[in-house]
Amino acid sequence: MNYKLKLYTLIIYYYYFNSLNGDWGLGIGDWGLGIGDWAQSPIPNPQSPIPNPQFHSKKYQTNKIIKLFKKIIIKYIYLKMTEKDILEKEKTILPSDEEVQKLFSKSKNLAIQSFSTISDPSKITPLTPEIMSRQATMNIGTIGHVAHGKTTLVRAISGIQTTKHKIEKERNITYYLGYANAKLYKCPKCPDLDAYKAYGSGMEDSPKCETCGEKLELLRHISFVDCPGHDILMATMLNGASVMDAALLLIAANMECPQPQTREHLAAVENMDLENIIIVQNKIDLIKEDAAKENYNQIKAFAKGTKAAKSPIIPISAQYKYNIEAVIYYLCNLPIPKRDFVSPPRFIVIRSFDINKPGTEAENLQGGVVGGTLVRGIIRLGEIVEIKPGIISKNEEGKYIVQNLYSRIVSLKTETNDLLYAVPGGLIGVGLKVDPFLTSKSKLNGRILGHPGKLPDIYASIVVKTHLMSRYVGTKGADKNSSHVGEIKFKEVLLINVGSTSIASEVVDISGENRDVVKFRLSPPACAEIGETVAFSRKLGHSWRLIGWGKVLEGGETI
Ligand SMILES: Nc1nc2c(ncn2[C@@H]2O[C@H](COP(=O)(O)OP(=O)(O)OP(=O)(O)O)[C@@H](O)[C@H]2O)c(=O)[nH]1
Ligand SMILES: [Mg+2]
Ligand SMILES: [Zn+2]
Repeated sequence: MNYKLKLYTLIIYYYYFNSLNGDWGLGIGDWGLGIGDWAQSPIPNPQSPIPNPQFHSKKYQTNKIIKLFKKIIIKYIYLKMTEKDILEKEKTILPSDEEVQKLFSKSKNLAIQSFSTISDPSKITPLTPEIMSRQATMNIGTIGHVAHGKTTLVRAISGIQTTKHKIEKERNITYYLGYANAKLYKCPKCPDLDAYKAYGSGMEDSPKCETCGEKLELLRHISFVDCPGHDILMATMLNGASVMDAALLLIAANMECPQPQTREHLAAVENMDLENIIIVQNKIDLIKEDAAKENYNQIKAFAKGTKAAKSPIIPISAQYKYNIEAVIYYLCNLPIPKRDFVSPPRFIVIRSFDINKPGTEAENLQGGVVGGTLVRGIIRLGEIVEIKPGIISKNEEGKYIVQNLYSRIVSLKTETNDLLYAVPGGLIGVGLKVDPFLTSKSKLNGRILGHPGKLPDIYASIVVKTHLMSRYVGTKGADKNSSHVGEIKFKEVLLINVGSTSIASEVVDISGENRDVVKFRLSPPACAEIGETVAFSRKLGHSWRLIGWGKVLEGGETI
């Protein structure tokens, strides 16, 4: 860029990205979610039930023009800027003591966080009280066949209904990954399982026992990753599996075991090297004792030879909250995940949205928000972060080009709890000083966020050492010969789950002695780490079925 153009670009950039509370950012018309519930809510609802009252109004038309204008600015100015230009302007500014005090003044019953606690990251654990007071530090997946009671169990423990979309409510089916936090406590006085209690994420750390009045001890702060069980949503389940520390496998006692997604979900978490699986035999209110025993034997036979062979099998009724204390007990006794708090942070973006309600006045507008989870490291309020790959587009020759995004973290939240810093575990909402246009409508889903220059490369292709399952475990006829998976074929398109994103990928090369080293072209390109486990699925009819998994050996072309 020549000098004049560069100067001009910087001036426009300066006004554009400083205008979030000024005139430029006004009234972006996306149907974002209300502040307060954003961290818990699934991906923004494109079919919001709220009618758009301003559709024909002047303001709406103005917004449309502003949106177009922003697209032009992003395409012709932001995408042309270099990383150096942007980083010269953006600097990490950690909050002052006064700002920290103000941040925590709203939630006095929770621990006050301070940067000094994390100054030596090798000293912190998922049980550090100051951390566990505000954020979940373990992710528990709920997996299993459709309608076996995953969402009902999450609600029974956390009090949160994870299905929030209109389509989910209408059809009584989970479509999107749902998140809900729960604090798990033990009463020192109440006997046996009665001692185990669960409350929401905002509950104080030592509440009084409702039964005996004794002070409860906070044992764990967990986040449920509530997966869909429907067979067409397997890719979504796999995205959730990549962040689980342990899983609850729900099996409905009133049905023969195993059902197709009971098998497929268990295979998926086994492939992701998940060791801790708790089996929950649900809906026991619907059957007699003999039938429950017979079902128990079926579960035992099914679990034999899998990583769940030694798992406890807990009979419950999620609907009637029967024996939920036993589930809490087992959750409290899971091993503490080994975390890497020291390495540079790696945050997987699962959702991205505009939290401003339509028609928000200009002075009240907030920047963009991404929701996701940290797989390692720590992010701090006020820090500059990079999002990679940021904006993906194609050039005139049809080749992918990428402009990574850089921004300052202006807020950190999980459910309703404010945070000064975030560590691995739970769904974290990161408020950024970027225009909400950039984060609206899930635009950044599947991206990685971390410190500038410290994130993995973006690859247009990856080479994977593959392991195929012999059969399709997720279909009804899985016992028949016709359900053999067979080989991966040259030029076939498989769905690869890398981190929390699913990418339809063409097989462009097959090599290796056992023809198990496969090169996939990723479209669009994505960040991948060498050694990372990926799962892949093949399309059968209208849906993707899990066929195997593998480790990334090397990246192909970088972008
Ligand atoms: N009788 C009885 N019904 C239950 C129980 N648990 C769940 N249900 C019912 O089973 C249906 C499915 O429950 P969900 O919790 O939505 O099942 P799910 O596994 O989350 O379903 P997907 O996420 O769509 O796979 C609902 O109508 C629940 O009310 C239970 O313990 N007893
Ligand atoms: Mg559900
Ligand atoms: Zn008690």
